Amino acid sequence: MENFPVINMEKLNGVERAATMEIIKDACENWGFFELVNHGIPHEVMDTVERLTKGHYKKCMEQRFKELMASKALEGGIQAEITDMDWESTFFLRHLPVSNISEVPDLDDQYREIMKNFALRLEKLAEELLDLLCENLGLEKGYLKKAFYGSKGPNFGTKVSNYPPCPRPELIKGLRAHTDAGGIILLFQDDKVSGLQLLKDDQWVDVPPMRHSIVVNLGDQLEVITNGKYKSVLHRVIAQTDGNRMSIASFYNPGSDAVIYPAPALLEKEAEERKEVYPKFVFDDYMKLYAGFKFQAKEPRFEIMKTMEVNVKVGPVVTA
Ligand SMILES: O=C(O)CCC(=O)C(=O)O
Ligand SMILES: [Fe+2]
Repeated sequence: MENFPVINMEKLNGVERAATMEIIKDACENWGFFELVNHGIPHEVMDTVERLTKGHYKKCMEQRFKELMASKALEGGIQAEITDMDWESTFFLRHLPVSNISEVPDLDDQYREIMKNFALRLEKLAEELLDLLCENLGLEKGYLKKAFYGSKGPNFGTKVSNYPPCPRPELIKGLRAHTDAGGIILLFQDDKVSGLQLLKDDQWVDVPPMRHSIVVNLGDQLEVITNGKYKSVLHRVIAQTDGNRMSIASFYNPGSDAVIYPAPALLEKEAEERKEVYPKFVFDDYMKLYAGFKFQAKEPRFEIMKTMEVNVKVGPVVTA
């Protein structure tokens, strides 16, 4: 098995730019995942985010999680695998189109401020990455950002998770296998406790923890826009018997009313002739479907969107 792709973003500014773009291209085509180092987000910001997230978990979430799991999951010494829940403790922050950080309960001011700061940096990084993808795909700069824009700009939010130590990891997943519905996902994961795996060539591969790195993966919408040149990849989190794993996943997704469809420049004639064309739909309609089918295969989701396609009548994305 080849090594997990790691991109040193500093190399995009020097003589190794072409080789680095090539690693990104290969990662997008063959992994659906890659890991960024030297991405420009200050390590001190990441350290503060980590410290406050872990403190917040201890103070506000841990007891709740223990009570919930004691009552639900493992009471009475469960023997069979649990397939309808995950061994994770989470909360969500929305940044765009409108932030809800000031309304989320139990966060102190310093935590709110650093999460706002971190999100702003991640938003810029996501947009930078989308342009790198455009370059590799031969799409004009800004194409993907515009494709995601809709009428109010992208949806951008953060899922803050902790995966506490689990006494029976063989019976319950930290998070069951799924592909992400949206656009591009930026993950700040614990550098000590592992657990995230992706499916590659029918084998589960660990996403290696690496201090101060950002893990990137591609969601279903990029698979649609690239007409399958890039694919969203199944991933899951394995619960661990020791250690608490922190993960902060930020989802840069299309706006709710953005119309998503394969970029005309990427539609190969042969694929069109064989009718191997991904559907066109309003992103929010996809999300409604995903809500009920997150842990099932994505292909039926695309098929259902095709049957709804007749109702979508919109012109091409203008990128001038
Ligand atoms: O916690 C992780 O490492 C992954 C989370 C994830 O895949 C998700 O929330 O969609
Ligand atoms: Fe995911």
